[in-house]
Amino acid sequence: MEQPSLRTDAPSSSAATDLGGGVLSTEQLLTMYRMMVLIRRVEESLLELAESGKIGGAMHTAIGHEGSAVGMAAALRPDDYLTCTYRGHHHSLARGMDPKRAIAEVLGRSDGFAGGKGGSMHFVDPSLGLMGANGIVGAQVPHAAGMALSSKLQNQERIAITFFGDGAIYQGVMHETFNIASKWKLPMIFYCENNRYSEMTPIARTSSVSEIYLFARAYGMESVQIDGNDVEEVYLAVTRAAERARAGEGPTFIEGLTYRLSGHMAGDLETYRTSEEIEMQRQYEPLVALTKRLQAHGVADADLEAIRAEVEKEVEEAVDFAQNSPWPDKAQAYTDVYAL
Ligand SMILES: Cc1ncc(C[n+]2csc(CCOP(=O)(O)OP(=O)(O)O)c2C)c(N)n1
Ligand SMILES: [Mg+2]
Repeated sequence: MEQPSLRTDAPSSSAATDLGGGVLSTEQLLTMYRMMVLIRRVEESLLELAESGKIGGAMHTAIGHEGSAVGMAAALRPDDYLTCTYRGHHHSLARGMDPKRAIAEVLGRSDGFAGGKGGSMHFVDPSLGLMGANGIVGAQVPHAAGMALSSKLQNQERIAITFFGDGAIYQGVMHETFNIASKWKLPMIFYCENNRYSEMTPIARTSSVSEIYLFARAYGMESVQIDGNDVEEVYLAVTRAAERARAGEGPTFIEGLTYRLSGHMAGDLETYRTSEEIEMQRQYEPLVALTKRLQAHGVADADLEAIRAEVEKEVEEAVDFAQNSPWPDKAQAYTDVYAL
């Protein structure tokens, strides 16, 4: 059997664009740190709940992807549109979703933001600009183009960002969307979270092109490859892409290199990669990278510890809230259901 030549290099490859950095204040970085720790603890708690059989259906966590979500949320306006994949807890929390209602939703409880009917794969909250996660690989991408088109036609300043994985890039609908978004100069951002795997398959086994940002260039689109584990670099890339979109200069494609430290989904047996590979990637993960930056800003470890303790308490309370939330009323089974 052909041996995949798996890329295990550091997140910043030789093609990565150096966007500078050092633009965010210590206070801004601390706010980002808090959010990244919150996302991490919510997802770790969800994995524990899944292990004890309390979560029905598939659940995909984004442990190791927090940099892209938090950098994006800091760079965009609260009413900008966002669509994402089934791996979307981190984007939703970063955009301000209440962790209590997020966990309740994953547990299928009535206090979930969708009354417990959407679950982990269908995070949505239009009041946060969060227009829907999607279980169909690539499907959320043309949706975001439609939102960007509506904004353009109504002369609004709202832009759309859509997140997808490296495995989605070969879907036909992606290329149709790249083409028309570029041609019509739609105010949108394509953000590829390249974690090097599509489910259990390494990228090197499915394509001879590993530099994903190059695909967008074929459609005449501005595109960059960045270290997606560096929250400040994500912030800068999304800020610049948003400025271009709002100025009528069209879409930008961002390939953020990252790594999924958790399994593809809860219960993943992880037979397709070694523990050495995962351990090696831990030194580049977003929280480690941001901790180093905060230390360089002179922040004491005790201050970071205090943030972690505060978040720990918040997440414990959120888990209790969710577990005590009532199950949905059976009589409401068909309410808000549009298709069966
Ligand atoms: C159209 C479609 N084909 C196949 C699947 C099964 N599937 C679910 S997740 C996934 C992998 C996608 O990988 P990637 O886009 O890299 O995202 P990641 O899971 O790594 O975040 C596949 C193939 C699906 N959900 N939809
Ligand atoms: Mg992937």
